Amino acid sequence: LVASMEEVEQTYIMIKPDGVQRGLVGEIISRFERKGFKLTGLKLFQCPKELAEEHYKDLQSKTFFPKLIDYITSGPVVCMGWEGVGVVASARKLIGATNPLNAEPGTIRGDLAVQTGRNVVHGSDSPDNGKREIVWSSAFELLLDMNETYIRIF
Ligand code: RTP
Repeated sequence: LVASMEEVEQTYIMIKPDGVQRGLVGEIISRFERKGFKLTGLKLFQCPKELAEEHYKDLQSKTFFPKLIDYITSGPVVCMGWEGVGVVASARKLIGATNPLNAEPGTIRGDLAVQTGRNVVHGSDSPDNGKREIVWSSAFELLLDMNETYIRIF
């Protein structure tokens, strides 16, 4: 028995602004549902600049960082929690390589995207980051409810 292989994990999946603007929300959710994972949370959300900078803080030193922040804040994103055995690595496989031109056909990016800077979806890269990103996104929602500085999309 390999118990650790069967641990239920949580991951954070975010449909980026291009995915929402292109009408791909249903298509993307459907791929995770058909695979057999469980949707545990979902919201449409206009990401404020400071939150985008926090989410991508590991990439702060990259030359594309300002462009990435502009992109992620350019329209609403769909934030989701997904649960299941092995969901973190499996979701990354379903999403495909960061550069959509290198992503295998059959993956979300391989089928639906062309540019790295418009790669339609994000998925946590580890179980720890999955938990952290879900907690962080729901904590921010509570903060939003208390602070009307930010406009909710729904
Ligand atoms: P993600 O975090 O969105 O799931 O993407 P990832 O792990 O596949 O890729 P990562 O290296 O963490 O990069 C995060 C996002 O930054 C944008 N990016 N642009 N050279 C570029 O212009 C460039 N490189 C990365 C992409 O939107 C990427 O998903």
